[in-house]
Amino acid sequence: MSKVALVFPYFRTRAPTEMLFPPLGVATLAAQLRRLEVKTKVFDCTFITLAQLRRELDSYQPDIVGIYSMVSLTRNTLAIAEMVRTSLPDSLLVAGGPLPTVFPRRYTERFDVVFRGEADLSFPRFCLDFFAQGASRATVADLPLDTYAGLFIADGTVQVDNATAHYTESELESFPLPDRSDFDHAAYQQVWLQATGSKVTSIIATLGCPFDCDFCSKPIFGSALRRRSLDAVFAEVEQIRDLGYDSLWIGDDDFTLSPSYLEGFCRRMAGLRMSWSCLSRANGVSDAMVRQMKEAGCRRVYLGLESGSQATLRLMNKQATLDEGIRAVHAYRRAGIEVAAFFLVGYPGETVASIEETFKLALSLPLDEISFNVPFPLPGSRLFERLGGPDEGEDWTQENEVTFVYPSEIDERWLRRRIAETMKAFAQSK
Ligand code: B12
Ligand code: SF4
Repeated sequence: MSKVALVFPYFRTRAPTEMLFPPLGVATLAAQLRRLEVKTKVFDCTFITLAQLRRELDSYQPDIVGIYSMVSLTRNTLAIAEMVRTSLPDSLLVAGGPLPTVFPRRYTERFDVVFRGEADLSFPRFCLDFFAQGASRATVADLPLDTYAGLFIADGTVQVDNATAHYTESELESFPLPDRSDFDHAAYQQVWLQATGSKVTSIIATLGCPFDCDFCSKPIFGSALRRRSLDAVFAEVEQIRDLGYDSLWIGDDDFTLSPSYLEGFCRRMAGLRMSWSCLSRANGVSDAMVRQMKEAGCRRVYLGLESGSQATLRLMNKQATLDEGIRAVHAYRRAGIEVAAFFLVGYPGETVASIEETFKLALSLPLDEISFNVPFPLPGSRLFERLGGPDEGEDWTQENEVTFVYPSEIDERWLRRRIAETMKAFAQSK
């Protein structure tokens, strides 16, 4: 029988900043494949080793191995692809996820096929057609290649670069819920219980963000905001509760963007006695909305305040003012919701004086958590287009370090010292 293996190539590191969630991309594809009656298994590497993955794949003998990848998982992805090529030479290797979407050509060196963007319908149909045709790598060219959204192939003889899909709200409505059945939920819950006392997992309710921040990359969902129906979202919340979780980490780019949707969500969430957290933007935050969020169990919001300087916010094209940021923090705190704020320091074009304004702002607000990062040109962002990024084959290993990956006029040693001093002052103020 023809089989698909879907691999999430993250191996637990136990770094203090590590957050672990069952990956929704492969769970989503598994649900679509199973709906088509394609035998599918998810291999989540979070709690296993590379050697274990090899053994499990060898015993499963898949015809297609699909691997998720993103900016911090390049090395793992390529190492697994190489391993599969050696141990399962006849299987078709497929890459998907944020980084293959931005750099498909890079992945074609190791993979037969790349899917860019939202692959919910195109990849499962491709698998079905591939199997119907005998599951042979040699005959991929005979498939109707121009009909699969987001397909990218560049193997010398076959060249395909299809437009990506952004599924409409009514298409999303017809999708099955992500299939979380292959994950080690006991292990995930244990990690969260130890760290926070709650069993937290992620969910996505809305897709896309219409803003255009200079440093941001939205490789999969793009700019068009689409909202899943609340019926589907709450069917998924039920599934999550049945698995034993009691808290949600809502991964939407900006969950507070649509007040009417948020209101409906809060109304239905209120009776469930589950806590949740989400990302929010500074603008559009009202006291009434925030009160509803609190009553519905919202424990914490994550706000990208980014800077204490209006001029720097303009450089970032943040489309939110300093005053809006300050008002939003106070509104959330008044309602009893914790606020974690992200700041970017050393933005290209900003000065030591404006960086100091950011440190001052961070210490002046009633925040529960703060973090400072230097800008990283994420592939797919305008910042990346202007400045370029690290070496193509390299991972983003500096993700939580204060290291400029492009020439900057700001002295890194000074910046590290000022961040450390600000973090210390913040900790002492608690
Ligand atoms: C949840 C999340 C996390 C969670 C990860 C949990 C987990 N296990 O998945 C946490 C909080 C830990 C996290 C951390 C980080 N993240 Co993150 N994260 C997200 C977020 C908000 C949602 C991902 C999600 O659940 N999507 C829902 C599913 C359904 O979509 P999907 O995974 O994209 O899958 C679809 C397609 O990609 C495709 N697909 C997926 N897999 C496969 C496989 C195959 C074979 C195929 C064909 C297709 C395919 O089909 C799916 C259905 O359409 C995205 C933002 C976003 N909107 O995408 C950022 C995002 C993925 N993260 C990003 C980054 C940069 C990071 C960090 C490096 C940030 C940091 N400074 O630490 C770390 C890295 C940690 C790590 N694990 O290595 C970037 C990646 C950028 C890039 N170009 O690669 C994103 C896009 C956010 C952004 N705009 O910056 N993240
Ligand atoms: S940083 Fe947030 S608000 Fe800005 S474009 Fe990205 S997702 Fe949207």
